[in-house]
Amino acid sequence: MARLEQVIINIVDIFMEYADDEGKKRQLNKEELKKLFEKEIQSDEFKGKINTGDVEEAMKMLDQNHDGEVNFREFCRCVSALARSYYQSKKGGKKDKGAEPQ
Ligand SMILES: [Ca+2]
Ligand SMILES: [Ca+2]
Repeated sequence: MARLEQVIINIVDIFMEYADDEGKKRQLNKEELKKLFEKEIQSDEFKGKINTGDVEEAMKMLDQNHDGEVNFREFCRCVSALARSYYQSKKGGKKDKGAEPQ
């Protein structure tokens, strides 16, 4: 499969896997968000960007509609913010090897 297609499928699959609510609306609550961060974000670079160590803080930042959970739209915003920050660090000219994702 083409790389971009794989990325899109991964984003959707990851969200659905962690947000899973039987029958209810699919959203990430704090516990689910914490699990997702723990398993799917490994490098310190990305962890620092969205403060994965403090789920309360991360939730405040990601929960745009203030319903206490992260929906797919809010999750996409998080992924795109991470991508932008990685892009910035990459094009910034500083050869920072530590910025490489694991
Ligand atoms: Ca859920
Ligand atoms: Ca929300």
